[in-house]
Amino acid sequence: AWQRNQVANFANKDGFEREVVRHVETTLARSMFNCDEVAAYSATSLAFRDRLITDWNKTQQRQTFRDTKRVYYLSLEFLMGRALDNAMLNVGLKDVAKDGLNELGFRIEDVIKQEHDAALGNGGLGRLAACFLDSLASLNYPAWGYGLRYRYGIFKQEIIDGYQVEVPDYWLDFNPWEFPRHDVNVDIQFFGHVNKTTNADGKTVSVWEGGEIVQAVAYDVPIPGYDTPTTNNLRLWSSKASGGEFDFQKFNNGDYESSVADQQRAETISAVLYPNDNLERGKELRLKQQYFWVAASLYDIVRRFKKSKRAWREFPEQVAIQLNDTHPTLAIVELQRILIDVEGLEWDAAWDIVTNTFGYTNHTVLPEALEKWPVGLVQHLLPRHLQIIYDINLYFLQKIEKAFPNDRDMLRRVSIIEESQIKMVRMAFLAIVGSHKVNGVAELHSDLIKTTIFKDFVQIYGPDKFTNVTNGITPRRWLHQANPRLSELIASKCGGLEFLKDLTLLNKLEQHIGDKEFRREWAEIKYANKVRLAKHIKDATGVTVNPASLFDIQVKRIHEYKRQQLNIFGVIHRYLTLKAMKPEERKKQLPRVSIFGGKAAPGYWMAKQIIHLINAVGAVVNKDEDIGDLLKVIFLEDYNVSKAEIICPASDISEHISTAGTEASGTSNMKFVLNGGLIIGTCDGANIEITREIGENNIFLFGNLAEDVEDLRHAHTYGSHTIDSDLDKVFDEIEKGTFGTPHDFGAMIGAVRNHGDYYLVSDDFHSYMETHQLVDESYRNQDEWIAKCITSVARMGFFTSDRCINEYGEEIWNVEPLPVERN
Ligand code: 26Q
Repeated sequence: AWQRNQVANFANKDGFEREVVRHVETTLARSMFNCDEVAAYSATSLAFRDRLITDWNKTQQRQTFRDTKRVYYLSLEFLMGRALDNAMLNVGLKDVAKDGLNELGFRIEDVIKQEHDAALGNGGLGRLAACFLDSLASLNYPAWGYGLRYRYGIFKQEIIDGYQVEVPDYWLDFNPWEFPRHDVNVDIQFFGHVNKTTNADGKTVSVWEGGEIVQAVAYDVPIPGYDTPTTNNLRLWSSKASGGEFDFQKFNNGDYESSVADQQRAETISAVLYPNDNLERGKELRLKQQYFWVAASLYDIVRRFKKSKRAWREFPEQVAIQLNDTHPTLAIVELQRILIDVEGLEWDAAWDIVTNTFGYTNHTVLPEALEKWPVGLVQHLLPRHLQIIYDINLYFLQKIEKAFPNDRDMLRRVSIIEESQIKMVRMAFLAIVGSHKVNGVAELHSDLIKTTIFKDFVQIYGPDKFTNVTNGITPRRWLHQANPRLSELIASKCGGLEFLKDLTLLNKLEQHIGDKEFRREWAEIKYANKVRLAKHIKDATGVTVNPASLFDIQVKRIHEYKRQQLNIFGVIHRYLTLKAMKPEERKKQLPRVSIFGGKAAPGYWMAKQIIHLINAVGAVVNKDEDIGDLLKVIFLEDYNVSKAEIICPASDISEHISTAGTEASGTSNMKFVLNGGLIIGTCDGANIEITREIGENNIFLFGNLAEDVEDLRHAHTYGSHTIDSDLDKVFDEIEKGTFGTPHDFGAMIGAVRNHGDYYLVSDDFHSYMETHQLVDESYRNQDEWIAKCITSVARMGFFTSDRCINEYGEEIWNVEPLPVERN
């Protein structure tokens, strides 16, 4: 294998300890006598950071020297979680650190726990970006991530009296993983107006003038690959007033207050992550964030390209830019603006370059999540960009008119400008028109976008522009780090840790399913992971749960389409059934712990009601002495990446129960199965491909299919709508006040009974309960259950994000890994 540079700061335990002591005593200016766990964390991180810097510099030098095509992943969210454990694993010196810390009087797990999560994302989309960065580096792709350096990441969730309360997440106190680059800054313009003038060649040019300037400052985060020296860069932009610390003019005029206010206004741009997941809300500050980040990133990318002195037409041979959803769509307009207004290219030549550079990934079909911006707002904030958008639309519609003569409605349907009362820019359409490839994130989802929201565009461009790249997860974090014992056991059967680089090697596990001792060890590890989670539950909620119970887990953002309400209604039904049993019969039932976790967007009232109901049910059930261990209901506060690393290894069953056709992919389904848990789910998103890979005997599917949803909704609204009788009983019980003031939950019940049951909770309830019955029966046969778990893990190779990245590399980016020289 490759050898690291000999000048690296440490290679063994003694060297590591020396570095930790040095950092404690000099960098942190503390004495080893009062070195607590926080200081040990800081010093360990600094020691590993020093190591990464060498690899990082060399990687950047190598990529520049080789002058290869680079990938730029533009995402408003990177949900990274903790960095230290990952850095130790990827560098390959975790054991050294463990022994060294031990000698200094610390347990490595306790040291790792001191780190605050980097939570610059909402959920699936942000975590996907983080997994992709890990795979890009691990596979030696020359790649950069570009994002925003929010001062406040996703809020911290507290549960008070059963309700969600949001607390700011100030995470930048001490962050050894970022490097401010005050010398890398870009002035970003907003507002102002456009002047048309004639230049020396007699050509009309547009000049964007006036308005205000905000400065973007780069902060770089090293992204180490696993078992490779490749260390890529994540560049996050932070905003500040462009005059520096103060506007000296104002300051000297004695207007101290307003000069500070200007500075604060500028800093507001990167102050906070918008906490909406799958919901678009047209706030001006959000659009400012998007342009600020996109303009700074493009300036940086173009500057790097220009150093190579190549012709502009070679741009797409050097640069691939991937748009993580429509949030960075303005990048298309900004590159066109740079090429025509600044670099003086002709429209058509510029547009060719633009469309060959961009790829767009769609993550949703939910209409309320599709981004649209009022034309007036874009005009005000980015006057030149609006003109360019109109020109893009004009040329596009002219082509459509030629290709589909006399189809006026087609023009109306596909126009980038929605001609509604308040005119809107449709960002998804702009992203499609400005990209050479559009992809969905699971097969069903990619099919759905082609037949529904983007149907006309398939007609226009042909089917080849649209493709699928099914999501994946990094097995380094989601198996090896989260579940070290299982990873070790797997390694002992699969020829070592190679499977972390080639996940298809997991298939070797199937040969060992008949091995009784192996199955026993497997079950023992699952039990130990449940004990670990039970301890966390006790510490966090005070509730004692029995680790021998079936652990049933649903953790993800709270959303009506994800149907946590279906789950909690099902739990209530189970509770009522248990209560109605005679004690002898009750004793024969399988003990179960229903675990929920997830944040609701602060403005999403219904989602907050769902959290409240879960907590209200828990408060009643958990203290019911008739029930005891037979049912516990837990809501885990503040679900985040670090908690997921404890939760995912501890499930027997996890729930992925979205209304069919609504969850684009889902990725926690993959995390749970990879950790040896089975899943109950609908035929939606990646559940379908998981079923295909692991076999339908190893998954509990239920509910209506995507193709039937439309008709069912229509029938609810226009026909008679009868509610499932068991669900009706659940509603009656809630309304009796069994779980507190019934009025609180009226809206949740009303959504099903009176408002068309848009998410098909009632339609799927019976099938859901029946399938849970099946889960209980299967779980009783532990031997068979474990065999199912092992078989599933053995067949999960497809769902590594390494496979995704290779597919993007070949099909969309046309880039290849840059092999690392061995010395
Ligand atoms: C848009 C405009 C204004 C403010 C916020 C937003 C916004 C922010 C975040 C819109 C959407 C998101 C996040 C979406 C998301 O996480 N989607 C999930 O992406 C995963 C990765 O592909 C999929 O697995 C999930 O199915 C999908 O829901």
